[in-house]
Amino acid sequence: MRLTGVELRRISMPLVTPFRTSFGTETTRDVLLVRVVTGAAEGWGECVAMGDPRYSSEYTEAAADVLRRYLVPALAGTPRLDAYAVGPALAPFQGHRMAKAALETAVLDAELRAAGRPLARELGAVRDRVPCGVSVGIMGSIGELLDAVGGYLDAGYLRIKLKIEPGWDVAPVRAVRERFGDEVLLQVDANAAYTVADARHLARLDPYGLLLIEQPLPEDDVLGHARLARLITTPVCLDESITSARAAAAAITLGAAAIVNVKPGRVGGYLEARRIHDVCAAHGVPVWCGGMLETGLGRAANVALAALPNFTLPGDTSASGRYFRTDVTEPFVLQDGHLPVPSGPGIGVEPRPDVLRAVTTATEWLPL
Ligand code: NPG
Repeated sequence: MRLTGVELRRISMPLVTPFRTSFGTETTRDVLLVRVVTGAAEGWGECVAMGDPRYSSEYTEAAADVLRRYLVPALAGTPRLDAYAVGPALAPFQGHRMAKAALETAVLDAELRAAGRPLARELGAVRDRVPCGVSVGIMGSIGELLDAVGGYLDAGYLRIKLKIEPGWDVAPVRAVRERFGDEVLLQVDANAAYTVADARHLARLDPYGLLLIEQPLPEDDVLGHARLARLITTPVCLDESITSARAAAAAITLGAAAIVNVKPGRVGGYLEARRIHDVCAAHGVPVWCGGMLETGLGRAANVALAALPNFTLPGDTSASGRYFRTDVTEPFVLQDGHLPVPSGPGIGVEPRPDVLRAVTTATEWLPL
């Protein structure tokens, strides 16, 4: 495949409701889209970096900068470019996994579209629809939280994830259990807001039968997670700490991860995400697909990944309407708690030109 050039496109999408986590509040999703153009096809990749470096060290402006300055030019010198050649070509540059993932995904999409092959089949999907959960932000009051959770359960979501932080943990979990019962699949996500000294407090979540507690401790505290896992009965799931298949293998071996959240952006792309899936499967560790408030372009690829066999827990792959009034693609709509896996070539969806134009704030063409 020969690349003609790469477009960096910035779009701004207001969220239907503000989304509060332990590290901040998102009200608008300012997304960087990568479009690669080849002789045969175009391909899309969505960069999941947020506007500020709070979830991780990456942020949108830095992703655009590293793509423009280093990553896109590195592809110019790659003979016989395909998606598998992108990782090695970008390997000399440290970090910036979200930026790398967007570029690799765009190349993979173009390659698969040109060949008429769907991403799901390419990755090894075994399902044509995936069960969906929803991530519920930190709210101003328990009443507000119960209304939100009730609305999502009525909409058909099969699993609820509550964002927690010190001061908003046991009480919201207890309230949701009391109102909606023990059958609801329920889990919590701390985004690294605790330390291992909070183990006794976190053990107070044990009686509520949670599926998992996600990333309670800082990203680099893998040993702390292993220690915490011996002090609480809720299974520990890692998100931020899992940056590669190698990191996943180490965390599992140390006893720090009973379950793994797979986010392709966090780990450098869908090819590494599949390796993590495979490593976890080999260790008997279930995985699920995380979310980063993606538009339909990123969601399509996530849903394809979530159709692999070891994705045995519902993911943060919610319907378009949970995030945006108008999505850039045809909206993903929940059907019986599931989203359909796109079956068209590549990621299987297209941006709607009028919507894309309306939300675009800047474009930049990088010829190769
Ligand atoms: O449904 O896409 C979604 C959001 C899922 O909770 C979610 N994402 O830490 O996993 C996370 C969290 C997040 C949100 C991370 C915004 C970064 C920014």
